[in-house]
Amino acid sequence: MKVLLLHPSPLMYSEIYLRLEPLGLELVADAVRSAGHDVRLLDLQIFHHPDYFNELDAFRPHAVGFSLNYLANVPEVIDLAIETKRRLPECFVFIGGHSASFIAREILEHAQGAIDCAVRGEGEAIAPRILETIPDGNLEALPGVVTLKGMGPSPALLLSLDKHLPARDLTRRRKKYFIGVLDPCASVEFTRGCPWDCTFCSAWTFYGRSYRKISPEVAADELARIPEPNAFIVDDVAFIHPEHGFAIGKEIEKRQIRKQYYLETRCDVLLRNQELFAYWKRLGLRYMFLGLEALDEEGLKLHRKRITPSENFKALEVARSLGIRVAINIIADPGWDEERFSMVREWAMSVPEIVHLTVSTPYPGTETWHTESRKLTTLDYRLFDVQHAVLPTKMPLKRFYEELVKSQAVLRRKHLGVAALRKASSIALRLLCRGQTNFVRSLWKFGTVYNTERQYANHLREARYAMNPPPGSKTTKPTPAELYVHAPGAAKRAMQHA
Ligand code: B12
Ligand code: SF4
Repeated sequence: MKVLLLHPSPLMYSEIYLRLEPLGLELVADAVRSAGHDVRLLDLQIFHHPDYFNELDAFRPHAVGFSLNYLANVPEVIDLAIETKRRLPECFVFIGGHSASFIAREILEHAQGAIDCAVRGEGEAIAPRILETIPDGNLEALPGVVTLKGMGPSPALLLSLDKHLPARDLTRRRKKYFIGVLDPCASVEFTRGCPWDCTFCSAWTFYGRSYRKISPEVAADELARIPEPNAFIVDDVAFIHPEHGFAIGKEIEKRQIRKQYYLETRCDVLLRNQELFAYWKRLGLRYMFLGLEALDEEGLKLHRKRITPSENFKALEVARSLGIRVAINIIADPGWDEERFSMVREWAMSVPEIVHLTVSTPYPGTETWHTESRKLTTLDYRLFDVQHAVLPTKMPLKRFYEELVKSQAVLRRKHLGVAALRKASSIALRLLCRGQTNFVRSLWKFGTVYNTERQYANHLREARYAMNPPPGSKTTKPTPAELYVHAPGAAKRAMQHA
C-alpha cells in the first residue's frame, strides 16, 4: 500500500526559536515501512500546502496519516483531510498524536467522514494493523482506534523502545531542522513518559504516568547514525535515572561520537544528578531547558510542580557552575497585571539565563482542563498555542498582549542586544559559511512573529471549528485514571519490561 504521512505547519513559537524533526511520525513511518508498505513523509513545518497537493497528485497514496500533537493544528488537519478526500475519494485518512488522542471523537465529528479513524496513544504498533484491517472495515475493534461508529479497547504501550528507530531517511531537507545556534539539529529520544503529575501538563496523562527507557547501546548506535552535528533530546524530563544517563554516555564515548546536545529536565533532577550533568557537559551538552513555571511557592503549588523556589534557584546556580546555558520557562497567568509583568521582567533581567514566557492554557488531557474555574473566552483551537490568552485577562486583552510582547522583546534584547549580537555574529558567520541559514534568519523574525496587533487580531478571526468546552468546572479534580490515554495496567506491564 502507498502511505503518505504528514506533519502540519509550525506554530508561532517555533517560527523563530526552532524547527524540529517530526520524530513521532518518523517512528510510525518505520513501523509501517517494516510491514512492507511504500511510505513517504512530508513535513509542513518546511513545505507548504501546494507541495502537499502536488505530492497527492504525484504519489496517489492509498492512505494518508496526519500527526496531530498540537491542539492549535486541529483546524488545519481537518481542512487538509477534507481536501484529501475531495481529491482522492478512495484514500483512507487517519490521524494520531498527542492532541488527537485526547479529543479523537470530537475531531472525527468535525471532519464529517473525511477522517476515517483516529488513533489514541502510541502509533508504532497500531498503524500497520490499521492498514491491514482497512479491507475488513472493523477498525473500531482495534486497541486505541476510534471511528464515528465506536471506540476500541485501551491502547497498549510498546514493551520496548528499542524496536523501532525513526525513519530519518524519509524526512526531506533535513538542514532546515534547528534549535537556536544548534543549526542543523536532529532529534533523539532516550526515554518516554514522566512520573510527575503537574496539573497543567498532559505528558504524564498520555503515557499513564509510566516511564520507559531505550537501551544505552541502541541510543548510542542511533546517535552514531545521525549525520547532524547537534541533537535535541525530546524526553519530557531527561536523565531521571542517572545510571541510564551514564550508560548512554559510556556507549557514546566507546563510539567516539562528538555532538552538541540540548535537553529538557527538571531542577530537582539536575540537583540530584549533578555529576551526571557535568559528565554530559564533557560529552557536548550545551543547552538545557528548565520549566521553572513560577517564581513563588504558591504558584509552584498550584501547578503541583513538587519543588520549592529555593531548589529551583539552586539548580540555576548549579547549571551556571557547570557552564551549561539554561533557558527557563515561566507561565504567565491571564490574571497578571502591569505590576506583575514588570516584576517578572525585572527578575528575568537580573539572571543570566534565557527566559521564555508562555501563557497559562488549559489543554484537554490535563487536570486544569477540568478544574480551571475561569470560563474559556474562546473555543478556537488555533489560539491554544500557549502564546494566546484563552482565559479572561484581568487587563483589557490588548493591554495584556502589549505587556506580554513588551516582556518578550525585553528578554530577547537581553540576549540579542549589541554586545550579544557581536558574539552571535561569529557564530552566524560560521553557520552561513556552512550554508546553514536557520539561526541567522531567526534573528530578524521576532517583530513579525511576536506582535500585539497580530496576537489580538487572531482573536477576531472566524473559527470554523469550535472546541467542545470542558465538562463544566468541577470542585473535585478528576481521578488520574479518568485522564489517562494509556491505561495504568498497560503502563505497569510495559515498565516491568523496561
Ligand atoms: C519535543 C516536544 C516539542 C519539540 C518538538 C516538536 C516537534 N516538531 O515534534 C518542540 C520544542 C519544538 C516543541 C514545541 C512546542 N510544544 Co511540545 N512537546 C514536545 C514533547 C516533550 C515530546 C514530543 C515528542 O517528540 N515525543 C516523542 C515522539 C516519539 O512521540 P510523539 O510525537 O507523541 O509521537 C507518538 C504518538 O503521539 C503517535 N503519533 C504521532 N503522530 C502520529 C501520526 C499518526 C498517523 C499515528 C497513527 C500516530 C502518531 O505515535 C508516535 C510514536 O508512538 C511533548 C510532550 C510529550 N511527551 O508528548 C510536548 C508537547 C507535545 N508540546 C506541547 C506544547 C504546548 C508545545 C508548544 C506549543 C509550546 C511550548 N513552549 O512547548 C510548542 C509549539 C510546537 C510547534 N508545533 O510549533 C504540548 C502539547 C499541548 C497540546 N495538546 O497541544 C506537549 C504535550 C507538552 C505538554 N507539556 O503538555 N515541543
Ligand atoms: S511539566 Fe514536566 S515534570 Fe511536570 S508532568 Fe509535565 S513533563 Fe512531567
